[in-house]
Amino acid sequence: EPRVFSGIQPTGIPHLGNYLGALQSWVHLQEQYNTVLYSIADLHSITVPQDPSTLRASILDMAACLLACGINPAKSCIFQQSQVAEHAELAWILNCLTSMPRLRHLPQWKVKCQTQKNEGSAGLFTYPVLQAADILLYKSTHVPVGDDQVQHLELTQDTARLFNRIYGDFFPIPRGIMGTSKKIYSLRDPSSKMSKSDPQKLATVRLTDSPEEIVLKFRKAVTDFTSEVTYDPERRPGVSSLVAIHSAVTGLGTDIIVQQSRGMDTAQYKLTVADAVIQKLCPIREEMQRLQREQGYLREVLYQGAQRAKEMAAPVYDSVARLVGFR
Ligand code: AQP
Repeated sequence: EPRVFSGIQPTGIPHLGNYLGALQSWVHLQEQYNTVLYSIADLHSITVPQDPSTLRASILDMAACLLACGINPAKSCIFQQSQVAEHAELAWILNCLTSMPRLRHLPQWKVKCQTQKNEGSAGLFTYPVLQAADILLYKSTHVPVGDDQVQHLELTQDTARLFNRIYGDFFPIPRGIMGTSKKIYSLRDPSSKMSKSDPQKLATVRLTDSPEEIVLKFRKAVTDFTSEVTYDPERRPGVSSLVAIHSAVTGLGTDIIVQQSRGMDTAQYKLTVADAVIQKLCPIREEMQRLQREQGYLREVLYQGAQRAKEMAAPVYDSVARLVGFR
């Protein structure tokens, strides 16, 4: 039976990239598959320093956000990763199967350890192994992945194969559900992806931004000195990234978007894109604000989610522990 697994870190309010690249497709997946798990990956989030009270609030905010985006707890299991201890337990076993050189070349490590003041924690280094544990703990068969995650999924597949070779055929090899993700770039720097933890306030459009904030961020979006609207990511990354956002929120192809924008200069076009984004995010923002006041309900959703996740995880981990020789 197919099982879908994905996760998001509670490192702040999700942004347009998280929504268009992941959350939007998560909503569709819960209609297509019977067993769908979405983890609020708090264990992953502490691979870089987090303030405890901010983290605590971000976990509930993320729960609110997932629900506001349309994830239905009756169809999808939404849970907090650290509430299911087997994630860390399986990760340990998989860590012992993974070689250091295999991890050294993975993108997240290369990018994030450069931005850390220290040289990056051991947790950050083995983050992809925890990701493999997340997926394999449920014997997941399908994982929606963005372009930025392909190498991590390959590690998960390799780890599953390695485990199977050593201990006997046990894990299904999970497949990526590709093409579900569109990479969205920072509004201040079209060469880097939009990111929750980007310190530049104007770079990231959050799902809770007011219409005024959204307009401001698009007005200040970095483009070039050509005023025409074209889609040419290589030579004109700034304006092309706006076209890509516009296309993703409207569902129209980039060629149609460009055609419709003939005669507009980039300054006018920025406002058009801002408007389309506001249309898309407004209902989510309102629902999110309503849910943020329902903390008891959010906690209950997470509690129920963790119970269901544990029911699925426990027998898998138990078998792994037997195969490894712990039992
Ligand atoms: N810019 C993006 N464009 C498209 N998809 C994106 N995702 C993230 N940024 C973009 C997708 O969102 C999902 C959840 O991401 P995550 O929270 O696990 O961590 P991340 O990829 O590291 O996201 P951020 O926003 O950059 O968080 P921080 O700043 O905390 O590192 C993933 O499916 C990801 O592909």
